[in-house]
Amino acid sequence: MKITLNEAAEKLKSVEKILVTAHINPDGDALGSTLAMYQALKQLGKSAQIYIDDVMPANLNFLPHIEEIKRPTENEKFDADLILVIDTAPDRIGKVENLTNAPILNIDHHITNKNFENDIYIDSNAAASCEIIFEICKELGVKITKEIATCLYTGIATDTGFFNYSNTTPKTFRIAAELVENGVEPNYISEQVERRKLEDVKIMSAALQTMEIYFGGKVAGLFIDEEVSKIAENTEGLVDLIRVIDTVDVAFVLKYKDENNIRASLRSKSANVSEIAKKLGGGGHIRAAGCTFNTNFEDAKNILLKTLGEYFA
Ligand SMILES: [Mn+2]
Repeated sequence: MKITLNEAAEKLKSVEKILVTAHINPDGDALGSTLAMYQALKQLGKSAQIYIDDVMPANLNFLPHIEEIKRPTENEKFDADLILVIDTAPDRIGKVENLTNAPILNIDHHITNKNFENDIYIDSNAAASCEIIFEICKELGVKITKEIATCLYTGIATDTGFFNYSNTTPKTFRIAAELVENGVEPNYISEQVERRKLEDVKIMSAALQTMEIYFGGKVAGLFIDEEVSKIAENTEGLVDLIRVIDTVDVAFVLKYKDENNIRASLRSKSANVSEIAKKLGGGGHIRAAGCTFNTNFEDAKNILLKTLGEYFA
């Protein structure tokens, strides 16, 4: 059931032990929003623990308290009054869903989130879940410390491509300004987030070699197949390298994650890639979306291109 921001805040006030989680393959917004909420709950005297069923991306290990995030082990249980699922519907939290049967509170900004079985606060105009968490902190009377502000700013900066994407609103800047007033150093955060290992830059060069152009230049894709994926640990930001091509509307990266687990990330300048991703069982935002194929790499490539072809051919 959809609830208001105030009702979500009241729910959090009414419980003592909260399990906080976000989606697998966590990004700056997933980690920034869970870490900010975690600190906010502790400030309110609550007991809280973050669980995320994945490894942490190396370029985000500067986030305050990231080392306190746990990954669930097989058959592990966690006693909680509430699971707070942020930045995704509860179907992308991996093994975290087995930790407890506690009721779910869902907070998200993805327009494709159709989880109405649980209490959900959704604001699809928010550029990042971190914008919503900022507002909940205000509602809860939480003091925005420098550490909380750093987490929130990182989520907003990463989900907006450092205030470049079309989801950036006047409100985004107002919240960011207040976070800077609370101690955030934007240059430090951009240096940390954009930091790459030499290996990763070599991967960028290898990944760019796989580029293919389709539909008269309107679509560009990179193909991180099983072979390339062995060296390509971090594919963050690859899609932005080809999105800049002047003729390109849709840029995508197709990545081998596992056998029959092929992930596509799509970005666009004007096409609604959320619609395209939805056709393929995925979701996301109008200009940034993704989907997973439970097929081999070649089939995933063919299905994706066929679907893109319906828009561009
Ligand atoms: Mn997000």
